[in-house]
Amino acid sequence: MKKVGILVLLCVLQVTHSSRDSLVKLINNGYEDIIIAINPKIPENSNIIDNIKKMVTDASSYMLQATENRLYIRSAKILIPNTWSSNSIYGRPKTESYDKADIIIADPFIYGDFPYTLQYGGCGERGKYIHLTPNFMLNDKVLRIYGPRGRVFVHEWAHLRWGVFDEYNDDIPFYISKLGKVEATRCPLALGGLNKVDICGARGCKKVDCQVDLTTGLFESDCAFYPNVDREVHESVMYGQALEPVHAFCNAKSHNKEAPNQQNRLCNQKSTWEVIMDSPDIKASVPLTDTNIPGPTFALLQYKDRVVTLVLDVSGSMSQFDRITRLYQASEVYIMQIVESGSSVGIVTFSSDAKIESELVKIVDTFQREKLKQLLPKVANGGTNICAGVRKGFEVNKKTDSSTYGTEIVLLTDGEDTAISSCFEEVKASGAIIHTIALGDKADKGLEQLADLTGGLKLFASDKVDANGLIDSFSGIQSGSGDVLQQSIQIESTATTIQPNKCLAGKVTIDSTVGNDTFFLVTWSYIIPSIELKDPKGKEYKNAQFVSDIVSKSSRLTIPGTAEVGDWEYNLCNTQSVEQVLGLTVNSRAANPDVPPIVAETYMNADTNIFPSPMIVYATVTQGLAPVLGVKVTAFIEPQNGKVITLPLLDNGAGADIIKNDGIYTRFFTDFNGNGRYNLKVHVQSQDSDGKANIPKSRALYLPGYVENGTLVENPPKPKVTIDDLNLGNFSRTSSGGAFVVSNVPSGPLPDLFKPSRIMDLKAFIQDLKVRLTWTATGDDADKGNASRYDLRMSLNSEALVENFDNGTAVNISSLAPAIAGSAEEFSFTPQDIALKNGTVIYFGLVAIDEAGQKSEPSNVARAALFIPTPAAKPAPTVKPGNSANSILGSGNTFILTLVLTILAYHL
Ligand SMILES: [Ca+2]
Ligand SMILES: [Ca+2]
Repeated sequence: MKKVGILVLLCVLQVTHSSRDSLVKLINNGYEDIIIAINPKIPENSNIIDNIKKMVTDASSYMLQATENRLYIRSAKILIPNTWSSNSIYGRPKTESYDKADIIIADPFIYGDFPYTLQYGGCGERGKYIHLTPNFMLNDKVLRIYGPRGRVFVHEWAHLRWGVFDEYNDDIPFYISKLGKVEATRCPLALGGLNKVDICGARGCKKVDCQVDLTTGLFESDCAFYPNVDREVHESVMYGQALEPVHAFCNAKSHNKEAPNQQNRLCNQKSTWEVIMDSPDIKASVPLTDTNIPGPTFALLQYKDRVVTLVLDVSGSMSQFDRITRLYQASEVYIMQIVESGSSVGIVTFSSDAKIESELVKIVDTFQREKLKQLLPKVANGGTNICAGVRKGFEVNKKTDSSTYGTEIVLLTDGEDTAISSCFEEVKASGAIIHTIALGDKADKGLEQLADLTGGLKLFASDKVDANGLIDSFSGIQSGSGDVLQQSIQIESTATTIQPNKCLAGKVTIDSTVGNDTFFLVTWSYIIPSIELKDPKGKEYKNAQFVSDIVSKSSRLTIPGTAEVGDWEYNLCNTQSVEQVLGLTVNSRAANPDVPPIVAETYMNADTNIFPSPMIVYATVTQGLAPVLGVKVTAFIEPQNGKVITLPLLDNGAGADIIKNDGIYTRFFTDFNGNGRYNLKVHVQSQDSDGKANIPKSRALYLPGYVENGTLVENPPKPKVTIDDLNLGNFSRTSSGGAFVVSNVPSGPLPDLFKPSRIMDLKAFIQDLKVRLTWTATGDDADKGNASRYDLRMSLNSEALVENFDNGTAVNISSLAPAIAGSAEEFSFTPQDIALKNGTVIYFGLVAIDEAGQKSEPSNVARAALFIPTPAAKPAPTVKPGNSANSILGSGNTFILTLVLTILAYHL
């Protein structure tokens, strides 16, 4: 019985996919429909299109070679923004959109043209997108640095699609090998080269051999590795794709397990090729015997202006729980504030039958918004016929150019309709995107399928009004065109039950990246509260300045021009003798066309889940694709019973968070408290100017140069990063992550089913012949609570430890009680059975065990090498630009006299 259960689980997991998933298909060894989207901010340049085609064509044959004749690219779609001139050869996108693109061509916000892939899952997991810059696509000079575009594409595709990681490490460029040699962090080790540093004088600079720094045993800083262009070394796509002879991935034989890189840390020292061979793509593809593949075909698709019709349920059940009022309130917000100017908007209502309330109206100013608002439904009765509503929506959307391609429907319903599947075929053929909003706990289970079939968003709002779910759902339905400057950005969304004569008070921070088209919306459930709002300069707004609407039970204030930057204080008081729910929603748009707004986004690892697998919550905070660090991120997860679960998300490189400081904030979610739909929402707060923008991680290697036939060829220098002025100041954001569905949760009290999550950041150091270990504590249930104890193992053989954790020698760590998940842990001991001598390398692994005796997966293998300097054998470091020879020699002598032993440490 148990086996059957597991089998069912596996099958379900394979068919599960999220609306944010790529639309790429793999058919008979060929990838089809790769989406490459050009950002609307990029000036029109047809060379970008030509170079995309050439890049993908080159990538296809290189990919075939690198995957040993298994995979290539059959077709791609290039999404052209509507800011570019139209062309009769451009088709119209259907469900393809910028926010579902596999490859984004966009300006870098901070600096540089380095290509990178946004990866957020673990080893073997797919990434989100590849980012290439217009300069990378157009300027052939950058190709010397990163390699030909087709090769870079395959390097990034391996991150995106097969979940492998980089084999270089900018932070730890060199390490000391088991043989006591200093090596560049790379794969394979067989790829030789020269280690050189610039020595500069009055007559310019020249390159000399790097010297070992006596304090670290490693090369002096600024030393760079220049790999050989070696005709015999082919296996280095995740390190040296720029080198001409490279056309394969490091495999089990050539893999460098010692290199301190992300691949070894996150993939348990497995080679990139072994991980790729385990991917579903490779498993589905037998090697081709005929490798004469056709070149990829391209479809050029250009966006049209947005067309969206609200399809709203007005059946009898909508009169319960105040649903019709909340529908009116939320769709009014959507029409008045959220939908972008230039969009065409229609309204359809449905119960047993459907009715057009408004044909498409193009939004130019408030006049059209007001007109549409008057047509929103206020009464509910009759049955539920979802397909009738959808068909009517198509009819409206077709009116502009007799096609529904690329048009959108926002479908809101609370009802069950067993006939929902009767229009699935029409929906598929329509080429329209359907976003679904499920209201209450009875909405039809087929609703999510409508969204899945069309790549739409899946949203859910419970009947609990103080979660603001419905307004947040509508706020999350943005245009998928990639034009963030046009989008309405939610700054705040809060609602609470307020007792008689009590107030809802707080502050909302408007930051300098937003401020245009700002509105404050106060909602109430019975009677308008007393409203006070003060801007950062002390200007006050009260009930008289707000426009109130008794039907939607909301009061709105629109700030003309650009709202003042700073804290806006509000005080909403319930002056009635009964309790009521008061809410505040604040939205704004970008203030400056040249400064991208800070944007938060949140999503789950899957949109369906079977208990007891833990889920993962992600939130990304970015400014123009650059990650934003150091902010407080809180997830609010609301199940159907309305009992909201609060979860702080962390960017600490522990637990579910694979990479520290990459602007992706993560946490495991295990607090399931019922079956059915859950809604995800996240709140982001930067206080005391903690928020900072940063450079994305996981980027292609900057190659400083290479050695060909014994001659060192230098590439242009790496641009310097200036990160002085990236403080973002105070800001806040809220974002809706949509709905996910959980099943199989038993009722009643549950046994402990969750083991501690894997420790991923174990580091080891040897200091004064003592070993010191550091890591981030895991929890009892994934990354929540405290584990009960640790099991620490060490070995002189890393492979033995990776193969079987129990092979390691147990170290007594019982004196250390595990701290709460997320805390910094430290443990020191003197190894008993290992004689420490110069060059000794010891490997460590750690397992956490919970109260129920459940063990975590073994940690990353940490590695510590003991380095004892031998002063006589090594000269002092090379003279660097700006340093005088005397001072270097002076400090060098001091070190030789005083240093007995030095420590070298890093983790794999
Ligand atoms: Ca992270
Ligand atoms: Ca547990």
